[in-house]
Amino acid sequence: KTIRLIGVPLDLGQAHRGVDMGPSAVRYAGLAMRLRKLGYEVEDCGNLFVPVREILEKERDLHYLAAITRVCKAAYHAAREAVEQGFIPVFIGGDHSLAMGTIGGITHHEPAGVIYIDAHADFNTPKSSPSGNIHGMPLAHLLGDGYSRLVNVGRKGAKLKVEDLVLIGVREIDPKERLRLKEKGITVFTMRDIDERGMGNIARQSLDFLGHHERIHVSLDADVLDPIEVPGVGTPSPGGVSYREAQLLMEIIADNRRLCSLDIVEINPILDSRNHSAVVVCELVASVFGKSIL
Ligand code: DIR
Ligand code: MN
Ligand code: MN
Ligand code: MN
Repeated sequence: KTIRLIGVPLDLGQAHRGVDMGPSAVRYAGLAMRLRKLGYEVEDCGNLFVPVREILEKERDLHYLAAITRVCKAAYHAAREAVEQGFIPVFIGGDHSLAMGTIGGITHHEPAGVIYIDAHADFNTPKSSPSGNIHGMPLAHLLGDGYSRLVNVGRKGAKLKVEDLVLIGVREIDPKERLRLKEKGITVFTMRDIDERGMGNIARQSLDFLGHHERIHVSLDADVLDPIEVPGVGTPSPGGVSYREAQLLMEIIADNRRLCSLDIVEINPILDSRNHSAVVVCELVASVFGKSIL
């Protein structure tokens, strides 16, 4: 199978400048070359169009909802097309709001399981969110709650059911967001679960939970890693997943052989030194595509 790289330089879902440089940072870190070394054919499609915020002054108080909706529609169609043409798409963000498009497109013809790896739960609605930032809301919208424009991106209604989704690495949840997670019964493996039971167990339990799916989409927010190891993210959260734990998770997902598509998001090279965070994330992507030590 051929891997298709699709850059989405979206920074409108959150407050920090620089996440729009994520696609460049990941390309400079050598992602395509690393995947080719593993034996894959890799096709880079360049970036989807994203307007810069300087021309969106009027949308600022609306949290750039209209522009984010347009970008998510483009991401939806790119994901749908990649699946139809038999590619494995890798979406390089950009902030996490792009997942409302990618996961919608991946599930256009058939449902898929989603492993969402993030320090945050991204389960806010416009009502529950203290920040109003749309990158804290993708999972709520994918399950059908929030701005109707975003819920209906690509096709009408929710794109995922509760049983299609697991979260791993969560350690920072807003008060109303926590209530929503409990109300909906979302499967969340927090840092405490990882500490107590080990990443190997959590990874295998997550894959078992999604056992009814033939295809699994992984959405990797770089801020799941401990900020000591990956400082180049807009919303760092202490006490995160170690490099080795993240590698183990990727290796177990690779062994399971159901990965159909991937988002890598929230890398901010402006907050980084020497592009270190993108390099670490590329190592993780190589592992999820089957790189092993022996
Ligand atoms: C916070 C932060 N829960 C919010 N979310 C982040 O703004 O809704 N998600 N950083 O990745
Ligand atoms: Mn996120
Ligand atoms: Mn996050
Ligand atoms: Mn935060």
